[in-house]
Amino acid sequence: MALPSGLEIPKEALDAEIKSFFESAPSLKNSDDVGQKFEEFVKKNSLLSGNGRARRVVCVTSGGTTVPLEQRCVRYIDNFSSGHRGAASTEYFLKAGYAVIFLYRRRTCQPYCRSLPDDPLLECLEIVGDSNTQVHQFHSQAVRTAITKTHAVVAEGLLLKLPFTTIFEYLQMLQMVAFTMRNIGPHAMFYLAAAVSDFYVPWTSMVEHKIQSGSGPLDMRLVQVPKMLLVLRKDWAPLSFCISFKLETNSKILLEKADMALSKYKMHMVVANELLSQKEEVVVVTSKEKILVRRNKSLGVDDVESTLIELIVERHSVYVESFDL
Ligand code: 9Z3
Repeated sequence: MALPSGLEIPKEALDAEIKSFFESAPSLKNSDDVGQKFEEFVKKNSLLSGNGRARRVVCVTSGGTTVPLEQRCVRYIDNFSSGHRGAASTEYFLKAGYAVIFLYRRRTCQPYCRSLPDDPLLECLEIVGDSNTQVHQFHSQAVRTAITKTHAVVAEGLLLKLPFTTIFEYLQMLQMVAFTMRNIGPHAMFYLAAAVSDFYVPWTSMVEHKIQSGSGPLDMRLVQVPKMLLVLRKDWAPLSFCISFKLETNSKILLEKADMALSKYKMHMVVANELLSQKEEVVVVTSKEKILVRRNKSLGVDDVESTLIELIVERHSVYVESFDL
């Protein structure tokens, strides 16, 4: 049922929509295994470390979700996102001492791999002699950094990477992470940079086999994906610090939409970005201020994420300390 704009969906109706989304979604492969990984990771990092403080844990979501059109999926609708924002942000969170659960869309940008070329295997490696391969001199530093840094943080138990493709996988995993992260209260953070589908075909009304062409235009009804941000904040992990992203192509409505997301979903911060300028600047919207964060080459950092994560870490600290009082 379509509601006139501005009217809230009643809580019971939203709860029912969410329940039906999860009940009808195809179940996550290896869900027991995935759940165990989340639990072990959060538990290990929440134990007091050498400085007598529990490590903070952030769940970074990255990349776009797909909406399958057929159960045996040949075609799907996709969302724009290279995963660069999530990958870069993960590096800065790790640098700031956080443990990171990196929920990413398969085959999108990975932490510490931003300087690698598009096809690392073919572009970084060269054949020497009959049976040996070696890293091309030009890429050797980038390859070394990617391998050593990734292996180090994974081995230390500071980075857990898990992939998703569809909206069904993404939301099921997000819910599992949230149920686990609720145990660490305000030390948990959600940094939701993934580009999440707004509309989908419910699994139960989706055709099983490949849609056939030849019978004229395709008529298909997509329903709205239930908004999970509010339940994440209110029910799944109520004490966690939550940051969502708002992406628009029309800069005139961007801040208004970000303000709306902040109040409607009770986010602590909304990062507003416009498609064409998102690599140059973002605006961080909180209930009290709007902070412009720009990429500043003169500071020797070539991305927006460095300053953005510094700001977020600082605000999260204030939030955590407000619970220690
Ligand atoms: C973003 O806005 C991200 O910053 C980008 C990053 C997807 C633009 P890249 O991955 O790009 O570096 O290529 N993510 C959130 C987009 C989104 O779907 N937001 C929803 C909305 O705008 C709210 S959850 O309605």
